[in-house]
Amino acid sequence: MVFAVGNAKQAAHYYSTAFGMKLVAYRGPENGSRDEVAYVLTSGSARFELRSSIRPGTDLARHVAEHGDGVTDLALEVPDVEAAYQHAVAHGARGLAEPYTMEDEHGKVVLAAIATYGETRHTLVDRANYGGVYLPGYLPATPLVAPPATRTGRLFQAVDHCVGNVELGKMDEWVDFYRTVMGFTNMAEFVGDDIATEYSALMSKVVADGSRKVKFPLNEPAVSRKKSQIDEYLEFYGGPGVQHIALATNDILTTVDHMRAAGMEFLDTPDSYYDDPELRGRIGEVRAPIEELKKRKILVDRDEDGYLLQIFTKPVQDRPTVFFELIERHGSLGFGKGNFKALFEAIEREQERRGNL
Ligand code: TYF
Ligand code: FE
Repeated sequence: MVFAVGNAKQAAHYYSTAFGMKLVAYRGPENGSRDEVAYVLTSGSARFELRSSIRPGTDLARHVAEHGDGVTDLALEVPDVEAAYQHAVAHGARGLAEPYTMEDEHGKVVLAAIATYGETRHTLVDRANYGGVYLPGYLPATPLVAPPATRTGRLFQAVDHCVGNVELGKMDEWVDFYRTVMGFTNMAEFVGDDIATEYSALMSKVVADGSRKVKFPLNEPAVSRKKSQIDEYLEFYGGPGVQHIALATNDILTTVDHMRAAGMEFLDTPDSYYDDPELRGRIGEVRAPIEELKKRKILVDRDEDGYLLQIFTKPVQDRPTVFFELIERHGSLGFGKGNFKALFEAIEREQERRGNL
């Protein structure tokens, strides 16, 4: 995925230190990119490209001025870019880039792009015939910082899901978009009217591809007594966009410890959450003592397929917009429905501190 940021050099440092990611590629004036720099960092199969404008007057500079730091592109690997693009535009997608090929000595990559909510896009990419580190036009790069001696593995290995915030009344349109344009289907988990009016001030539905590897929850604000966290996002981002990215880890306790040590801030969970006998009964045995989860404010949820552990960061820029989730799944395919109440209360405490509730 691509992030547009104000200062990619510093962001690359942040994602290296706080997220344990490895710089693998770079593009900038040194190799012919006159207006923009880009740093590509990876952790397992997750790839973040951080882009900044190095001149005034570029579209990227305008994007950052308007939205602040944010996600511009959720790229999807497809087996046949031409077919995927033709299907998408035939079913109502707005095409942003017709299929094209990029080549260098490492092979070729086929790309195309379609628009989704707000100014966000989906690049469709086929890299099956490419052996380079990222894409043609990028130079290989080496990690910016050495991992601390106490850390052995990576902090996360994949992107689990990406969540979009859209305007009031638009959620179902975007659900339909993913169904007809992308061939996605609805997943069971959603936040309906009932939960919306009671405590969430948002509605949510989840669409996923056939393999359920690509999962896109979509949120819209709901009318309630308080200002919706989705309205806060839309106001500060200046429209629809990516709200959070969930990162899959197989050791959330260690990951949280490292990220906290590096200065990452997470949402707070009150002790009462862990002391609630209803929760204790419902979750049963999980792989770590509840005291260890409580110490770290990690949430736990169980459904018919298994359980999951999850935690949410505070927004990662000054605007109350994009944040991250860490998720460790043990069978559960859900999104932590049992935690929605505790989570939305924690988000509202932050909204209140910002004066936006
Ligand atoms: O992705 C999800 O659905 C969960 C829960 O504003 C969630 O992570 C839903 C809406 C929201 C924050 C988190
Ligand atoms: Fe999530």
